[in-house]
Amino acid sequence: MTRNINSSKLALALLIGLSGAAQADPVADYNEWCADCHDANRLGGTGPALIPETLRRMRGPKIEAVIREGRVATQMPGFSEDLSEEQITALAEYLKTPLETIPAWGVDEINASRVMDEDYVAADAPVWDADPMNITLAVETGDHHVSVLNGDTFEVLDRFATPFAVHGGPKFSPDGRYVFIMSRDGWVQKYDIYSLKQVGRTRAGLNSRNIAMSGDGKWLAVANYLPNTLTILSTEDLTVAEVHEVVGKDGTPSRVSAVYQAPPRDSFVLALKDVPEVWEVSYSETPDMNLFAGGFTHDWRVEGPSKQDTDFPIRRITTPDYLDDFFFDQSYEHLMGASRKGEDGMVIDLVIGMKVADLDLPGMPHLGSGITWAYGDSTVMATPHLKEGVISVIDMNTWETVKRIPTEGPGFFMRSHENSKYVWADVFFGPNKDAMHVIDKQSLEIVKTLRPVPGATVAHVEFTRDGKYALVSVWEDDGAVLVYDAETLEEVLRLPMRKPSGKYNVWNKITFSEGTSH
Ligand code: DHE
Repeated sequence: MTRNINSSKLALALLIGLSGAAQADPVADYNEWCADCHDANRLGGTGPALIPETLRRMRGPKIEAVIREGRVATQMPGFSEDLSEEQITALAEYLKTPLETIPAWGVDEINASRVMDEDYVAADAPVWDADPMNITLAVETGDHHVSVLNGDTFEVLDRFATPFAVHGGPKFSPDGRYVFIMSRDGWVQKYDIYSLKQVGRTRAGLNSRNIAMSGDGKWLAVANYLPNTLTILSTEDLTVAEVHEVVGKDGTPSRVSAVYQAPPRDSFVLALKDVPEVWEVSYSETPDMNLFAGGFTHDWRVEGPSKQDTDFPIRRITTPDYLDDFFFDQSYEHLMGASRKGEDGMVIDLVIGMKVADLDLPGMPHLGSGITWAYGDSTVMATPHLKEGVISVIDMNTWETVKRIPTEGPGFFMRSHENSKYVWADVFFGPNKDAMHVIDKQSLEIVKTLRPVPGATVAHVEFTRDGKYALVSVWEDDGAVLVYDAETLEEVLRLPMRKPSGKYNVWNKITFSEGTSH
């Protein structure tokens, strides 16, 4: 990897001279305060890359404000007590200084990073005695491990090391045997649950967001911030099938905020951070060229595929606003997106490639963790909000807001299960981060607020295959996964774990249970 500290230092000396912050040494400050999370080369680790390409919309005082006060809804703390105003100003200027070179990260580099485990041998059958469909993984971010749980007994079958800073849900192969795990610095790990062995790893991007599995299990799409690409890997051996440069119709390069699988459509759908477009990338062997070539006349009309010479043709749908996260209905025809400013949202019909409704979604909804359930004659979707202590419940026929349920603070994750009458929703931020709300799916009222460990962050829920138990994370370094009886709401077991974040049940995930995020 290229290091540019020296060249940046020169540019910086000039900048510092101009800004008058002569006492500050931002390179030293960067190495002391930022490098652990953002990496010494500024290309990102747990935190995003700190280079102009990723900070381009943070002009003026905004970068300073983030350094000073931290960033809501992320792991970024504020440094006002550690750094003087001069140091903050100089550090912000340093971050706006371009790297002399950004390492190329295309097919060759990705393939060169690939390491397949030489001692890996695929077992003929599971090496454990448990229901393969009820295996549950618990990601432990405290020491970058995953625990493999028997979903009936909650025995830990294995605990394996992951790449640093896993983000987003691991994705299972359609038969539930393999799981793919991604870290923020772009590593993708393949693990064989039957053999309890890692198969291999590859670095699919330099700073990545999440991954999606194709419905046929052949391809894994990796959404990258850096470079501005979508990497498609073969799930078989993690080799690169294709790297798509992501550039909007007007030539603006864009980060990919997230990629989701749309199995009935044989496609991946991409949320783009920097251009007002939604991309659909087909992995079908016979892509529907009529759909791709639809002749609409609206501003957000469907365009034809941008590349003919590809196995993964792209359809671009221009949207009236930037949609950097979204949620699908169960049919995968409708995409519910939130505007980047977090002030409202809209529904895009993927069949006709047009906006069909507006959504009342202020307060930065976290649509990636939305869930659905049957409500009266209709289906509702519910989402927490990262900036408001409220849960929005939206009717998926009329797209009207049925209810905004006030909570004890902004939340991150929600879960339910077809066999449960309750929805579980955490409070992730603020003084009540130790609260977990349990909401009745029909009355839409909070029926109980659990506080299993006062003062600790309690977040993220996953159900067992049958929906009888709900697993809750005590999101602390000396934390635990708590097993609740999902009917009586009583705690039945406590499994000590290192800062457990998400839990993922094989059955709920591979069947796309309505109670889980996809
Ligand atoms: Fe996440 C999922 C985006 C910060 C933990 N997060 C997702 C997904 C998206 C997303 C788009 C869905 C992808 C998937 O699962 O395939 N997350 C974002 C952000 O934009 C945000 C707010 C800012 C950022 O820094 O990226 C953000 N996320 C966080 C955190 O700070 C969390 C709490 C701690 C961490 O590990 O970084 C966090 N995000 C998670 C988890 C999931 C997730 C555990 C998977 C949830 C699931 O049940 O599937």
